[in-house]
Amino acid sequence: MAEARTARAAAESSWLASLLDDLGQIADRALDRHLRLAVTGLRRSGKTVFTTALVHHLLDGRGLPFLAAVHEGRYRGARLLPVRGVEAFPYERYLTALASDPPTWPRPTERLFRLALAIRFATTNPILRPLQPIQELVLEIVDYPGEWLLDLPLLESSFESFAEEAFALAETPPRAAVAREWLELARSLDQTGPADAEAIDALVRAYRAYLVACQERLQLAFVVPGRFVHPGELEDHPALRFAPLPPAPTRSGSLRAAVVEAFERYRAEVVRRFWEDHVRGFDRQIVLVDLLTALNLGPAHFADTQRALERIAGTFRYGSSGLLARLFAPRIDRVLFAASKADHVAPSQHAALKQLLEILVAPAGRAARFEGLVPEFLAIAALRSTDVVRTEHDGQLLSCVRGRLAEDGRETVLFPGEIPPELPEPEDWTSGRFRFRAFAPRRLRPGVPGQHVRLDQALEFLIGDKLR
Ligand SMILES: Nc1nc2c(ncn2[C@@H]2O[C@H](COP(=O)(O)OP(=O)(O)O)[C@@H](O)[C@H]2O)c(=O)[nH]1
Ligand SMILES: [Mg+2]
Repeated sequence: MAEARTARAAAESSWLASLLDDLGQIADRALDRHLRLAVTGLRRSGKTVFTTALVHHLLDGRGLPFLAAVHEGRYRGARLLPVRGVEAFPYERYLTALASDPPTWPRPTERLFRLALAIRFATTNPILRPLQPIQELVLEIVDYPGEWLLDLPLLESSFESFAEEAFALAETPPRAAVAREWLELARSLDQTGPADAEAIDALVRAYRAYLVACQERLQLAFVVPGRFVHPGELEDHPALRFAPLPPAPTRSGSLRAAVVEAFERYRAEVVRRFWEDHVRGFDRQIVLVDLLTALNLGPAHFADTQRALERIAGTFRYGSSGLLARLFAPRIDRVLFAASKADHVAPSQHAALKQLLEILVAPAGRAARFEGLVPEFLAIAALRSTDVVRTEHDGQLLSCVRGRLAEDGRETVLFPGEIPPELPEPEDWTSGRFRFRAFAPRRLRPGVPGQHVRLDQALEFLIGDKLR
């Protein structure tokens, strides 16, 4: 009895605490003292390293000369805040990996993480300055898989159009090579027969195996639906019991009807919920893109990355029009597309890297601009792991990079080659021109300048105006 009462009191007080917390957040947001920054990108694009390095530098308060608040001597420091409700970004764990001797890259994850920081700065606002010269910004960072964004257009598509796109992709190389088993099963299935659970299981298993092969064996970027390869807590969720089927009428009680129903649940309970619970609340967004790996993998993969990127960029069109906006009115007002791992090439290549990214995002980027959202582009490295070395070769001065190779830790000086500033031409692909190598991390340490490339410029664009 007493125990129950204590438990209830505890529950009530935690409910009250979380209500007060929410109210506090609403007040902070109204006063512009709360900013939600979303960090996304396809797998291995560098989200974890970016978030860890960003937080490290904000806590350290040094090594960010391009952040105006730091440059102007107004930056006072930051501290981590506890995170409730969703999984907290394991900052300490990732920092330990990157700060150890020898350092290691963090292990991959395919989940959504949240982290919050309170940042103190001296304001330049003439009204606030005499009253409260030191202001605080609560910066919330959400790190989530870009693959989830690829799902958003499903909100506006039917099962038929989803299936049509899936079959068209699966029938063309390079996917066709791993699609056979699933395609045969999907085409031989009696869709009009009763909704046999075992038959649906087999279909979904084959479809998921196909998607896993696309992502892991073929290393493709455009893998939808976004939750099928790494479902995380959605493993065994009934909403994931669907797969594309060839066109047929949908009779109630049939296998097809059950599959279509699961598709509708996926749209409502997974995609739409992700939008409502997260995307809708984002203020700013950074999209990390690993163009170097895309170039290394060849033309089919490069085109696939472009397709994924276009779709991701397209989701920001929902900024002020379209179905999603009418439903939920998101408020992202700044988007930064950043080519990550720029330290894999010499600084003389950074302009081309940035330009290539701009060309890739251009069609969707133009649309975003049209909606009043100004996309920005940068070539960055969250953790610079190389130096530049100039060498002479046949009378030509070459910019090389020096670092430890990721595969064997060997210290190497190499000429990483050139980034095409335009979309590669057919002959670029046959000349074996793109062989960018991955490097082992350099130790992340406090107070050391030059540990990143343009991380501070990225920050200035994303949060600088809130630190004035
Ligand atoms: N050289 C270099 N490599 C990086 C950098 N950021 C990420 N990487 C590499 O990219 C891999 C994936 O990064 P991660 O942050 O885990 O990607 P995520 O899957 O998007 O979270 C890392 O293991 C590193 O090998 C960087 O700033 N410089
Ligand atoms: Mg990650």
